[in-house]
Amino acid sequence: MLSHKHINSKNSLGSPIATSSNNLSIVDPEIQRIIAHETHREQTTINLIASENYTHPAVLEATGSVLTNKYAEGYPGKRYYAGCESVDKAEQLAIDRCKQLFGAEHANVQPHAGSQANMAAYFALLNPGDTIMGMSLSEGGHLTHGHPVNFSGKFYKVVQYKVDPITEQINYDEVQRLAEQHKPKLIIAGASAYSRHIDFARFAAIAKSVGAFFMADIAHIAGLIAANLHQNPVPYADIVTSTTHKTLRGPRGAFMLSTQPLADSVDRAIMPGSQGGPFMHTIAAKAVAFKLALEPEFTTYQQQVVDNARAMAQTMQELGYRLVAGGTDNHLFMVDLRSKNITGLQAQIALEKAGITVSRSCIPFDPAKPWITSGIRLGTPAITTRGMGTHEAREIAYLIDEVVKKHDNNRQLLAVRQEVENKCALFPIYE
Ligand code: DSN
Repeated sequence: MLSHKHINSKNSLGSPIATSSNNLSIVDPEIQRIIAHETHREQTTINLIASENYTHPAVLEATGSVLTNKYAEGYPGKRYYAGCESVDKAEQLAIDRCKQLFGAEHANVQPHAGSQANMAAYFALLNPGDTIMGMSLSEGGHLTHGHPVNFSGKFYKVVQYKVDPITEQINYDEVQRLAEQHKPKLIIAGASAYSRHIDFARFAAIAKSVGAFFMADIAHIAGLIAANLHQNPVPYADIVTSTTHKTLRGPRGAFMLSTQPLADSVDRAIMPGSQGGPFMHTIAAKAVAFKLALEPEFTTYQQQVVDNARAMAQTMQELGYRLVAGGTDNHLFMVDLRSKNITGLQAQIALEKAGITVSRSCIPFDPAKPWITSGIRLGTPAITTRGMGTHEAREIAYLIDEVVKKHDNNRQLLAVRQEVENKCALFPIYE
C-alpha cells in the first residue's frame, strides 16, 4: 500500500499529522482492526454473492489516493474549482477507456453508484409522472426499475413486466404487448437476478415500435459484455448504465453511456441534476479498472466466470436442485430450495456459518416473503478472481448441498467451514 511518509505538516490543532506508514493503526486502531478482520473474512470464506468481486490492488491504491481531497464539480476542462489539472487528466482517461471498452459515443464516469446512474438516466429522458416500464424486482429486476418504495416508483408511473411463469425467462411478446397497451416513455432492460441472455436488440425494437426510449442497465453483466460474452446493448440503447464493481471488477461506483445527441442531457442530469462533487479517487480507480478490462487476460477471466457458473449450476442440478430458468448463460443462477424444506434465509445463515457467503433471493412468483425467500442466488465472479476453476466450482456445489442437508447441525457446519478454509488457503486473494 501507499506510504504516507511524505506528509509532514501541521493539522488544525497545531500537532503534526502522523507520518508513519501505519497511520491507520496509530490514528484509529479500532477501524484498522475492523479492516484487518474483513480482510481475514474475505481470505477465509468462499464468496458466491453474484454482485461482489475482489478488485485489483492497483484499483485499491487509486481509491486510497490523495485524489479524494479534490473538489472538481464540472467536467474535464470545465470545472467550478481551480487546481483540477491532475483530476482532469484522470477523468479524461476514464472516459476514453470506458468509451473504447464498450464502443460508446459518450461516457459519463461520475455516478457514485448504479442507483444514481439510473436516476440520472430518468432525469435525462423523462419528466415526473411519465410512464416507465421495467422488470419487477421480485422476478429478478431492480429496485430502481420502478419498485413502489424507490424514487423510480414514486416519481414515475410504472408498468412492470415479469418473466414467463413456465420458462422463467423474459417473454418478449408479452413485453411488446404491455408496451403497446401502456405506451411507456422509457423501457428498461437489465436485472440483478436473471441467469439467461438478454436480447437488447429485441428490447430496442419494442421500444422503437411504441416511440419509447430504451435504457439498458448492465450492472451485473458489464464484464461479460466488455469481453464479448454477452450481446452489447450500446448499438441499440439510448442510454446504458452500469456499476463498476461487479463482473467489471473495479471500484465501487458506476458510469453511463449514451449516444452523442444525449451526451449533454446525461452530463447535466449527473451534475448539476443529481450529484455534486465527483469522487475523483474513485474515478481514477475506474480508469485503472477499464485499462485492466481492455487487456486480453480480462476476456480469459470472464470466460472462466461463465464456465464456473455453468459447472456449479450443472452440479447443483445433478444433486437434485431445481434452478430458476433451468440453468445459466452468465455469471449467476438462482436455486429454488422449496423441495429441500429450507428457506432462502435459513440457507443463507447456515452457509455463512460454514464459510460460504451467498445472498438469498426471491424466485419468480415466490410464495415466500422477500425477507425470507424460497431461493438463493449464486455467482462466480469472486471465486474466479481468486483463481478457482470448474473443479472447485463443482466441489463448492457439493459443500452447499452438505450445508443444506445439515443446516441445523452446528458441528457439521463447522466441519464444512474447516474444509472451506483449507480450500481458501490454496487460493489467496491478496498478499
Ligand atoms: N445489490 C445488487 C445486487 O446484489 O445485485 C444490485 O444492486
